[in-house]
Amino acid sequence: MDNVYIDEVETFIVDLPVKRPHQLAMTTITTQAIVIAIIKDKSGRTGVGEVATIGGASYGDSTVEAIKANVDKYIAPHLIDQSPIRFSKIMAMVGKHVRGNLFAKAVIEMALIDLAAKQREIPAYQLFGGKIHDSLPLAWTLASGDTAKDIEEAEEMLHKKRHNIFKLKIGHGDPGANVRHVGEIVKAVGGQSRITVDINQAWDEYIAARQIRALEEMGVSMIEQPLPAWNYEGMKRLTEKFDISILADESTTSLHDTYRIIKERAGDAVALKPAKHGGVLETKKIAGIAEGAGFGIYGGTMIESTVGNAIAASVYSTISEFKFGTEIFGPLLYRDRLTLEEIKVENFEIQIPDDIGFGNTLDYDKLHHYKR
Ligand code: MUC
Ligand code: MG
Repeated sequence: MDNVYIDEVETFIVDLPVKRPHQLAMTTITTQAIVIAIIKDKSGRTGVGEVATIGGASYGDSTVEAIKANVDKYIAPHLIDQSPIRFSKIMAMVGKHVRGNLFAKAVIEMALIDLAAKQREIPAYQLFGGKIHDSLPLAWTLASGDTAKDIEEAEEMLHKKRHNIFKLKIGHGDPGANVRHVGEIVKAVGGQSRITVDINQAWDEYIAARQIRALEEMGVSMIEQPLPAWNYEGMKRLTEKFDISILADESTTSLHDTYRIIKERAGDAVALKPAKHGGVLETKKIAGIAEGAGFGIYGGTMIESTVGNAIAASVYSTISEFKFGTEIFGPLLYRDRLTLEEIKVENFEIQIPDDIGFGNTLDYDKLHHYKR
């Protein structure tokens, strides 16, 4: 193999517009801010990673500005002259010098793995166990902020055989109105689909206990992060109280936080997201402890564009069981893409690409058009 050693690391902040406003409890997305990392080896080959963030600092504490600054100053220098196939060793070394910064670590590890796989001309999933699934169930998030529009959207998705799992973003405004909104959607499309809700930390324990009862009676199948991320005890009490599954999302970030949630049973399912865990290797470890404890696993998203979505698809294809399917629909919400490749969905499932690396060919004109 010609020169495999790392020569250069570049990062870009990109603002990509979405097709329609996407309303969450804490923010409404009109453009998504993402970070793209490109690692080049001495022969000119490139590996590419992506992490996406939601609503500046309103969703989580990693902002694109901080991710880029911390990669450029504190992480990138450790990569120069290293061989990307030793991504495990490189990330262990980065971990010794850089605390936290899970999104920054994730985007770099993704680009390292992509480059290592491209150097060997193999799909990236071969480097972490190989593919179990050729396709995975794919949820869509109904979050237009308007009940009638959400129903219309769900009907269209069912008709096109794109999605038959719908996650409803609630938690914005009055909790009673939130639950009535869910009730109308369940009435319209609940017979042909599975409905889940994501509260994104917006309720307190008292409101949650009242509203979850109503949601459970309607036939909703999963409640995502009803309480603030810090409230492990409240999540544990809700899990004990209800039969319906309580999914921990914002509260499961690092391996250590997730271990605590699993040990204390502060939920009974976890949402995986390579960005929030600090990369592919950490995501696989978290899936392992969840599996060992009998927790349900959900293939989550930060609403990545085609780059990060293909990376999540590749990782998830190597994890044995997704009790709740996946929601790696990001590219379908964007108006445009940064790669030549598109997401492929058939018969309600995302198809896992078998191309070299993570299967992303960057469109540099688009990258330069959308970069900040
Ligand atoms: C979240 O909290 O799950 C995932 C899908 C979606 O619509 O929002 C994200 C974030
Ligand atoms: Mg969530």
